[in-house]
Amino acid sequence: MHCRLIGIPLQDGASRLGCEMGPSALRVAGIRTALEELGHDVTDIGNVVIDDVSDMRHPNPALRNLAQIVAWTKLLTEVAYRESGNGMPIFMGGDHALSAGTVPGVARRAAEQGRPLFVLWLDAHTDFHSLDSTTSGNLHGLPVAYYTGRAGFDGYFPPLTHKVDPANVCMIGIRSVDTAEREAIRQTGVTVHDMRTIDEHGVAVLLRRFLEQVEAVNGLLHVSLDVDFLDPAIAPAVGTTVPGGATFREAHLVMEMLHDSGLVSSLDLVELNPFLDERGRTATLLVDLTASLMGRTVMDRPTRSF
Ligand code: NNH
Ligand code: MN
Ligand code: MN
Ligand code: MN
Repeated sequence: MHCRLIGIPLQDGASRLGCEMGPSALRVAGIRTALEELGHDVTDIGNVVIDDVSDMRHPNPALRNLAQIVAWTKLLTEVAYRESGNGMPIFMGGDHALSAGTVPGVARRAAEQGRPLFVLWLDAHTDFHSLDSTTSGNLHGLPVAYYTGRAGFDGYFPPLTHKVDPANVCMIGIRSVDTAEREAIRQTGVTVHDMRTIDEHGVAVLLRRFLEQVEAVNGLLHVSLDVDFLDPAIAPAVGTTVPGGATFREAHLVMEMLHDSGLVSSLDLVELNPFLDERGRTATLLVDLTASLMGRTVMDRPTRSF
């Protein structure tokens, strides 16, 4: 496979500074070599950055860096559309606000290929706020609401040409949902597997069900991996840790099954804050998880696991 590494030094959507260093940490942790060792050919296009922005006003006084995130969204929609035509894009964040651009960009590409886009959202959070409902004002808490076409973004964010059907979004790892998000997401068709559901059924059962859905309609699958999907004990380098996250093996199993499915066409690696890391262990874990997604196995397997 041809992998396209795209650095996105975006931190304006998060409450704490540091995600800007995420792409560098992933490079230092050896993401390129890990992919090459699996036989992939890799192009690192470097980092993309926005130009200066002018002010933007909104009635919600809590919003932080709205004009910046709008500019990133426009830029990344274009970059994601372009790069998804050149191979498999791996978007190295950067905070999760970047998915407001990457997902609509790859959705446009999927639509042109006549294939529905699905999104697997691996996160502690649902990121389903609107510009009006967020009280933290951190715009990394909004991307899913935007790319599924929730109302309230008009006049601020770029008009969506290719929204993702909420029924095609599956969330796994959820354990922190704000009140305003809970109501809104219940009214959509988004599948939300919280940590309790994982405890009760096991992550493999839930993921297999989703992958069968994608395969049944010849869909493309975008995977968005927020570091806080993982338990903070194994992945401390994130500004919004929530206890009770995915274990090391649960996370690898998800990636291994995704590889076996052959359905993944793009990937976000987001919310890595190297300033909060311990000797690079979170960055290294993200690289190892990416390697599992791209075909690294302990032993060859006679049959696929999904
Ligand atoms: N829901 C919270 C907010 O909107 C937390 C969002 N933080 C994240 N999302 N890390 O993945 O502020
Ligand atoms: Mn997130
Ligand atoms: Mn999160
Ligand atoms: Mn679903």
